[in-house]
Amino acid sequence: MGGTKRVTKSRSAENMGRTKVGANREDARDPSRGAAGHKLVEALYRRPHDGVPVWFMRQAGRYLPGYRRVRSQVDFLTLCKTPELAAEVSLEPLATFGVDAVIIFSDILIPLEAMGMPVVFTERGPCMERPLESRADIERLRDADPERDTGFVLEVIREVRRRAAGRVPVIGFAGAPFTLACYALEGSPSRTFAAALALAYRAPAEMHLLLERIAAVVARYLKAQVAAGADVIQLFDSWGGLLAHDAFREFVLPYCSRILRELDGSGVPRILFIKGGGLHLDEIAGCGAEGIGIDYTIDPSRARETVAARAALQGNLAPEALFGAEADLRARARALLEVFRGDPGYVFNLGHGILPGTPVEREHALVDEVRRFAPA
Ligand code: 1CP
Repeated sequence: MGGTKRVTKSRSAENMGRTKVGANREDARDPSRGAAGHKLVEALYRRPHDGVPVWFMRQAGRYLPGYRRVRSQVDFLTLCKTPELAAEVSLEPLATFGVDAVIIFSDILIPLEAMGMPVVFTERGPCMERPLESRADIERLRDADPERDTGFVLEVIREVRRRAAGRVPVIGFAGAPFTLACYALEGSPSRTFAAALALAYRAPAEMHLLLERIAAVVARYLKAQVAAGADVIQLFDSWGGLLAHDAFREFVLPYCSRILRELDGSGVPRILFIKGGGLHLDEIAGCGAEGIGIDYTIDPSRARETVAARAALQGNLAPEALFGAEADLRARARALLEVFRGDPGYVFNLGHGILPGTPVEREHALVDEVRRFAPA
């Protein structure tokens, strides 16, 4: 990767002052080790470390009072495009719960906008102003340049990294091609994404063209995030699991794999989260990610058996469990932690994004339970 040298240099300077967990000073100063020593990074590489890392998908969202305060003053896209504000909301979960990673505040649909598909964020969720309707629409998409078209995301990473000051790693992310294609074709939030599924059968070559165009943009976008300082990246395929088993192999896996492989040698661990991917874990484990996010539908011990030592696992408490009684929530967390006792390759997380309306005190309890189980 072209920019690797420069990135490594600036990282080594920043690494000097970083607080490391379970790593000796030499490791902490070795630029080739990137964010080594942080629990999340160690777990993703399946290296021994103290404690169990914990963070939550969508941890910087509507259930947090600070986020709601900021959102009452600016609309969603303005928030994404104002690095000061985006950094502030990204860091709220670190300040509030002491999680082990900060995921930058942004949205998976930002690169679609950069490709020439304006997005409007409504109460119901994101809507495209002009959903794709023809091959010509797909051909007209722009090959977005990360710096020129999404420089504000890179700025958010730099700002979050500056403010996190090495306390925890910074997670960059992108949506996977099939999930982004779902929004681009459907136009508005859907539970079925019938338009996307239909295109896969009606005009598979068009679907492949669209996925290729998106994959090229997403790969460049993630490389730029790493160059800007992301310590970990996660690829979200929220709707990949909607496809039939054979279509999943044709339209989901190869594109996730291509993007992840393009990040080979970038020096940061990669997490692949495919919602509904439980039945395909064996193949997902071959996609090139250090970590696999598992959703709440799969029994975690079965996931561990299937993936074995090929990748770390991240997940998978049901997000709705946070609405239950605190004692029940703690018991569920302990049961999940027991499954992975002694396993260096485990990251505690939910099986999907945290839900709006989640009681903040339940998230406190959850982090506390993880810490009690595995003190750092
Ligand atoms: O911690 C964080 O909140 C980090 C930022 C983040 C991330 C990682 C946001 C902010 N969105 C995402 C990813 C994302 N966005 C996904 C993948 C994860 C998942 O499967 O949940 C998806 C599918 C989206 C698309 C999207 N954006 C939706 C879902 C719509 C649907 O089809 O169900 C919604 C509601 C949004 C808007 C959005 N993005 C993020 C927030 C906090 C919000 C709510 C906006 C608001 O009203 O303030």
